[in-house]
Amino acid sequence: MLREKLERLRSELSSRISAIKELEELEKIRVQFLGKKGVITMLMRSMNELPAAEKPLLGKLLNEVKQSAASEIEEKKIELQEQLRQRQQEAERIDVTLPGKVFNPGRRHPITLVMEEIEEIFGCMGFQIGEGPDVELDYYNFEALNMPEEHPARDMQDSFYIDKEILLRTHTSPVQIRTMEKMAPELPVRIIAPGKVYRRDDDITHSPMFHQVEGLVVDRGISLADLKGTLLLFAREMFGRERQIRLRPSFFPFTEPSAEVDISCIICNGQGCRTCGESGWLEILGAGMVHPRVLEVCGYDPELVSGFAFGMGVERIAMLKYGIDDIRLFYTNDLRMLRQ
Ligand code: 2NM
Repeated sequence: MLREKLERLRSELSSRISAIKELEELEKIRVQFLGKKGVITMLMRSMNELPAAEKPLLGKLLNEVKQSAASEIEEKKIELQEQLRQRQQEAERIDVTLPGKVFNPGRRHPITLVMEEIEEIFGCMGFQIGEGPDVELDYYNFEALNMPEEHPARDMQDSFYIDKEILLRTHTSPVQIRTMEKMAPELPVRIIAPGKVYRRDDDITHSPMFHQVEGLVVDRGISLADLKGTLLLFAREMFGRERQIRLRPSFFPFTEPSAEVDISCIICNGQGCRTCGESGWLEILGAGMVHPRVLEVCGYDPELVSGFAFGMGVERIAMLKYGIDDIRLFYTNDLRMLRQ
């Protein structure tokens, strides 16, 4: 009777254990059969009540049932733990064959690069960098620069006015005026003013916003020779050791005398080609000796000091340097162009 019961118990237990899929379930079964109040434990306790003749045999059998249950549970436990470990590893596995994340670093804009290169060259010659507002007073943009009311640049057609007295600066000269005004009568003044400027122009060589670098030196005894020497050095640093420069007479209200400055063509080296219109020369900047009236309104005595100034368009320099023929390529943000 009891013997049959034990055999049934053994096979029932065995099939239940093998059907288990979760560790928690297995633990429940273990407690149910082998725990302190488990079925097998209770049976062992009740052995005492059996007749002495049956004790050894049934005791042995019960022990076997207990042993086999314990080892089956232990085996199942190891099997389920291994399954769990494999499932976790599968979930965390790094697939080394997946394509990597694309790292896409930015870079400086060609205009910024050229502007920094110009700053570096003049920096080596002892120039400081000056800055000022893009939205400027009419006084600093025109009046102090010896540009009277009737000057054509002051026309609404040519400049962006915010108000009657306030406009977007049309050049960076107001920075020079503000610097001299602050420094006077201290000497020397030796600054460059890089930055954005705004004019009502828009075609393949003109943009309503573009960049300029202007330079200014004021000291006792500054002459046109200082201007020429400085600009020759700049041309050679920027465009190559073999460059020559040429000054042609010109006019600016804020300089006297004034000049357009050409460099020998960077394509044909002065022989004449399409880029330089067969002349051998490329115009790269405007310059001159600071007008005495400009020095005076800024607080310097034109009898004691003199100065030279120059200004260049950064886009024009960048177009020549990189062989770009349309200024709008700088502003349309086509990465194929910017990457080059
Ligand atoms: C140019 C050409 C010639 C210039 C003059 C001044 C100032 F403030 F000193 F009067 N700043 N920049 C100047 C002179 C700018 O650009 C084509």
